[in-house]
Amino acid sequence: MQRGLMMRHALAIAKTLTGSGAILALSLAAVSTAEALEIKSSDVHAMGYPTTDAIQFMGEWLNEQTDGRINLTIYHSMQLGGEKEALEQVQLGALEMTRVSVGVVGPIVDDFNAFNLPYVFRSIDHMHAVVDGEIGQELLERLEVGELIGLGYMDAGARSFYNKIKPIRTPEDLEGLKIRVMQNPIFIDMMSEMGGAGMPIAFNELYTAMQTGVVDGAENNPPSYATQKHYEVAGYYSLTEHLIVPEIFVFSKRVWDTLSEEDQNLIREASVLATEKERELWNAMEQQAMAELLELGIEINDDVDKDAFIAATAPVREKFGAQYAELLTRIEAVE
Ligand code: BDP
Repeated sequence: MQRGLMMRHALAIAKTLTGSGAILALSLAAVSTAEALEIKSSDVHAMGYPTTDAIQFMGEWLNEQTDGRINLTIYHSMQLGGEKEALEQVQLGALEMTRVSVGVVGPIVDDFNAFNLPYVFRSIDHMHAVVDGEIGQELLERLEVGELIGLGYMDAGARSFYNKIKPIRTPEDLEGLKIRVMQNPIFIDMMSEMGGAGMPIAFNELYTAMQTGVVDGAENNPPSYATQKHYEVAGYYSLTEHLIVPEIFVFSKRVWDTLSEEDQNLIREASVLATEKERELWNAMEQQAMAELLELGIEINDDVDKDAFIAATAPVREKFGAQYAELLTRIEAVE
């Protein structure tokens, strides 16, 4: 073959190849929008809890909208371990989704620690206004640096202390007590400032840790205290309400980036519904848990000197405050 002829021939082959390549890519895209999607989502709570039930609702909605093409399975009750591990799995793309407390997200995206400071929110309504507004959205977007797609927030009420020794009324009552905290150094600091000793222990190991005396108590909202039956081993519940830490549910960025825009939009839409659903379920569950605890005769005291707790934790807010100064000012300004 002459050189000129050879070149033309090569060019013709290349054109055909690119052409079919493009057709192939197009048909793949067409197939992928219709591709089945299996979402595995984890939670430390059992089914019947507001977070698990809201995610189940989300899954059912997605399934219906796509005629069964998207399917969501919940790995509940710590089947896949604690929240720290779950987040790691989601970051790696081994797990598509998880619902965790914002308490364990601070170590991934530092700014979330602004939500983890004691008495940073004035009330549940204040927290709602913050997470539903600009700040909440900004922080969700920031999760991408941690390989996560923030889908939304959920409610978890306020956290209060419980222990096996005595009712807590003032920070002095915490003196010498070992209290389990979520796995985030900020909570250990918080406990020291309040007079106790904070010990990070995974939620799934907490019952035994209290039973065997590794810790004297912990802190959580009424539904967690009740459903985990922690009252069996720590019978004093004191309504200090020192933390209002929302829950969060996230998707794996690695997996997200492989999804069609259509599926991403569907998941976003379903997430809004899941948030709404959880809030509704949360309110009912909180009341139900309190009623159950009272019926069981658990000693619940609300004669707590909250001002003393707010004052005692001021150094924690100051210490971390400098780091999140701008964010904290904005949070405070939210009505
Ligand atoms: C509960 C949260 C859960 C946390 C748990 C904890 O719903 O996400 O894992 O507290 O204290 O209130 O670890």
